[in-house]
Amino acid sequence: MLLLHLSDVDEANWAEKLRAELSPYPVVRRGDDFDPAAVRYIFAWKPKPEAFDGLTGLKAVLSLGAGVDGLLKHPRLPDAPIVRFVDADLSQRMSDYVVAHVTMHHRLYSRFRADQKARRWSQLYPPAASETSVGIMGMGVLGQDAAARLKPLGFTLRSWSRTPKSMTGVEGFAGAEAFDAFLAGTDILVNLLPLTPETTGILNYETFGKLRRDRLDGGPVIINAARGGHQREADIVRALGDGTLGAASLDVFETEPLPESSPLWDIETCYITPHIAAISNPASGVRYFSQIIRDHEAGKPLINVVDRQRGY
Ligand code: NDP
Ligand code: OXD
Repeated sequence: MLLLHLSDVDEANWAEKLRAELSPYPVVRRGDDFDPAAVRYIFAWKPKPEAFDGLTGLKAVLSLGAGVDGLLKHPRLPDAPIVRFVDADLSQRMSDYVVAHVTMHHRLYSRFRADQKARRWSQLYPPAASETSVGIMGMGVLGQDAAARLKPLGFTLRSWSRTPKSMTGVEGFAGAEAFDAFLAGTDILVNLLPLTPETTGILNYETFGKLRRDRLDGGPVIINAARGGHQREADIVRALGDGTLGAASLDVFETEPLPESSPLWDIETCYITPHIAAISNPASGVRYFSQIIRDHEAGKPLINVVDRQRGY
């Protein structure tokens, strides 16, 4: 039996599609009449405190999200393997966001928008893409896809990961000891890291001060599409104010929804989107999770299992 426990998404829609795909395998939702001990899989997003109560026969927790930081913090998370969402459609959507914001900042959008507002004709030529360095933090599923889609646009690419990664046309940096060298050659910093104790607060004033300063008019740029816990918002406000950063694109926030009182709303060089960089799409998600259940029921090992020790 599969139990859905999805908050803040259209659970009924997912349930209908999963039932159609998995039939006759039983799919239930909270509020249905079922024996919790008969549940073998729970499909979860932002689970409530009681989400796992009574699920004594679980074989796996299936995470609607690619990021599992919220799940791992659940106080009563059972000891079953966690399978996270890995999906070409999700990667494409995230890369769409990354490419849009990288190209916008590369072409000095903030500068020309301000000029237009002031009716100012001031010619300034952006650097070529090849003269502009995009540094991707996190070279996993999403980071690699973003790099692959930025490459044909001609950007100089570098990446930073925990362990060394090699991708043609991308200069790889790995580990805490290589972080400063990675930042020193980066004009546009893209964050696609998972949120773990090591990466919490990594987008801070000190980090911003280490980025390359002489390439993009206005200063270096950050793009955070991973988690709000990665960023120190007071530091972003300060850095955008004093020119340490030229602009910031933020899809995620320390508190979501971003409170109305946040000063970020009023900063013209801050580009806010409400955690919409990439959605887990039911069409491909239902196929992915149904296949996982079918395969596992047929005795095959689970795929894309989270390493709880590493936290991602
Ligand atoms: P992956 O697990 O595939 O990749 C994570 C990458 O981060 C790996 O390259 C890993 O290194 C690296 N990493 C982890 N810890 C460190 C560290 N301490 N120092 C340096 N590098 C580190 O994750 P995904 O690419 O699938 O997803 C990334 C994140 O994107 C998710 O965790 C989620 O938070 C966020 N996300 C946001 C969405 C949105 O709509 N805003 C949508 C989907 C995801 P290594 O390769 O060596 O293991
Ligand atoms: C995810 C997300 O982690 O949507 O998939 O944030």
